[in-house]
Amino acid sequence: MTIQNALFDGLWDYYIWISLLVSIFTFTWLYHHSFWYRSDKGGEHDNPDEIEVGVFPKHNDDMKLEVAWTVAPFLLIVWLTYISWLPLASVWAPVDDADFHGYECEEGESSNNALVGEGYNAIVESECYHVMEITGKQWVWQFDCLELATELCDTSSETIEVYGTVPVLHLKEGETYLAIMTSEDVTHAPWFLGLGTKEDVLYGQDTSLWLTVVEGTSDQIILCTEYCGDAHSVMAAMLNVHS
Ligand SMILES: [Cu+2]
Repeated sequence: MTIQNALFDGLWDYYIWISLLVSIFTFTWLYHHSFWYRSDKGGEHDNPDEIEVGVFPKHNDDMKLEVAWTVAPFLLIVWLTYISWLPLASVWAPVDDADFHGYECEEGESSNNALVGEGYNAIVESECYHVMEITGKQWVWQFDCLELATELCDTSSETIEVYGTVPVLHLKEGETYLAIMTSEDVTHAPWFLGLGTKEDVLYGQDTSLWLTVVEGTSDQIILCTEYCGDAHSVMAAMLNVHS
């Protein structure tokens, strides 16, 4: 995967493997039966399955098969939901939920965040988090580091290809941030491509987004993923990560 996002890589790989297995099973079954059960009578179609228009062919019914193909995919979906639960609960953790990121850091305190667990169970845990703000408006992002030290959070701007001059958010490796977000006009949604997270920003309402800048997070673009008018496609920003 090109998105260097350890948090979802394991889950992604797991889903791809399951999709491959399901595809191989389904298409093998489909092609096998398409060829195996072809009529061997050439052009003579004398209704070998005794199908009558408007009548359900009960004589071909197989209860065991019906139950199997209903129950098996259902169990698979329950399993996939189960394994996605922890990573999703972590990404969407409410602000007052101290399970994953503790409480707001005191001055000088560090989040010391880390990726815990392996594969599809990987989540980010932090000792505490820093609060900053993101505001969206047509068609620019505004970052506000509030009271945070510049070493933890800083802003600047940069000119990049295609997008022109965009705001840059400087965050520190190993730190976890809680972005409190709002919009000054329509709905937007910052998408931190490398973190694999996004959330809507709404007019007159606050939403929040955890930015878990774990060790090894690289610089990345931030895009708007909620269509917001003419310049939506170039409503970008940069996340710059330092150690
Ligand atoms: Cu937009």
